[in-house]
Amino acid sequence: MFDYQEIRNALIACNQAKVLELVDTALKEESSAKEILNKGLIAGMDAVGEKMQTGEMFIPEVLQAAKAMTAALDVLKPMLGDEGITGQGSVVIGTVKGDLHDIGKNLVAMMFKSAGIIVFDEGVDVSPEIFIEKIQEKQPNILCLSALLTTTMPMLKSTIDAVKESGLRDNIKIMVGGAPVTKEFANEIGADGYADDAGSAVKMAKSLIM
Ligand code: B1M
Repeated sequence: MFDYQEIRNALIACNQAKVLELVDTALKEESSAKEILNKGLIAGMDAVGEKMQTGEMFIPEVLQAAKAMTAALDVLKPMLGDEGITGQGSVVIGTVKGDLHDIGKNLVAMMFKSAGIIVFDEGVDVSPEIFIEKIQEKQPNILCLSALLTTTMPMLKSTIDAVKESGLRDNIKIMVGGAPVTKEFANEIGADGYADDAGSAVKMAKSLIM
């Protein structure tokens, strides 16, 4: 039987060529795409997330691992059908109005995709009105809001308040993050979840989707 641990380890080592070689070998040995995804790739990215939280891996490595995961997903996608990568829920994500920082938000989005979550990324400087439009259009499980400036933190609250006023709040979870944001602030403004890095963001999103 194929040893999925090898794929997991190659992802942790950020070795894209090795990940792709192992995925190819696993397919030749008649592993299913879903098993490769769940036992190899998602298990590997879970470990990368944990290592990011404990400071054993840093942002450039996490980005490389996420790229390797994306390349492997491209190989598996035609074989997965809808079931394999749509079973984990979906999010609308964006950086709030007035804020142009997107490196952290992109990293969070990449980790979500690596975890099999469907991501609708609305970019930066996103107004509450646009977020509401996207919630109506995409009907995601979670609205994910990022803010990097102390001056745009109040926009997290304004966006949550606007979602409440639109009548959509009961149908969606809201998660917030970004360097100046704290768990206390997230609670204060009525968010359902907060994470301080991309690894914990995946865990939080999964727990909110369940
Ligand atoms: Co700006 N900037 N910046 N900047 N910038 C900061 C944030 C700042 C701390 C620098 C400083 O002064 N030391 C400061 C904010 C100070 C404050 O508010 N207290 C600052 C400032 C002041 C500004 C301008 C106002 C500067 C000016 O023009 N005078 C201006 C504002 C523009 C605007 O947004 N309207 C500005 C502009 C810029 C650039 C455009 C030049 C560039 C952004 C490029 C881009 O993003 N495409 C930039 C950058 C790069 C930074 C720093 C250097 C790096 C930010 C970053 O990407 N970090 C930053 C200083 C610093 O942090 N050292 C700074 C890496 C990234 C991976 O981390 O984004 O924290 P982070 O994301 C993490 C977590 O926070 C979390 O997970 C991510 C991964 O682990 N996370 C989430 C993020 N979103 C999440 C969402 C979640 C969950 C977790 O759930 C939904």
